[in-house]
Amino acid sequence: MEVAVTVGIVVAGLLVARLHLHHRQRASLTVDGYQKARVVINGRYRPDMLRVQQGVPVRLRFLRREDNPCSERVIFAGFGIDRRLPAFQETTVEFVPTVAGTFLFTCQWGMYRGSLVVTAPRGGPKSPRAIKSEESMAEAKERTYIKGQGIER
Ligand SMILES: [Cu+2]
Repeated sequence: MEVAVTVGIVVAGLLVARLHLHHRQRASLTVDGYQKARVVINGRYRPDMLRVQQGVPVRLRFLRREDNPCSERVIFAGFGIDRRLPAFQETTVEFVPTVAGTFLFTCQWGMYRGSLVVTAPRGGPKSPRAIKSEESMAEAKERTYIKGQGIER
């Protein structure tokens, strides 16, 4: 009985942890100098956290695997991008992340959310235009923690 309860609690804990798990991805560099990543849209963005480097062109392919009107547009407010994503198609969005920081990308009503983490070159300034999000707060904490140990990344 006690074992069953303990197992139940552990399983419940894992399920909660899973709900809060963000899918992160570092964009990979193409031979023609783009940072590329693919985001699948089906009830959410996956991955919902993309890491890119400042100043290097980004090519994001959004594959919208649904026709829910909610996800019809993707908006990168920090970079002035607002694009329509036809249902069940892949749409490529390209831009240069000129500013470092954490920026939200969302659907037109802000229900689907992802973070674009733009990393500055070493020692580069942080942008005040960056939109704060849970991720950016967590990142800031992590950065502070790492700096406290004297480790630069
Ligand atoms: Cu929406």
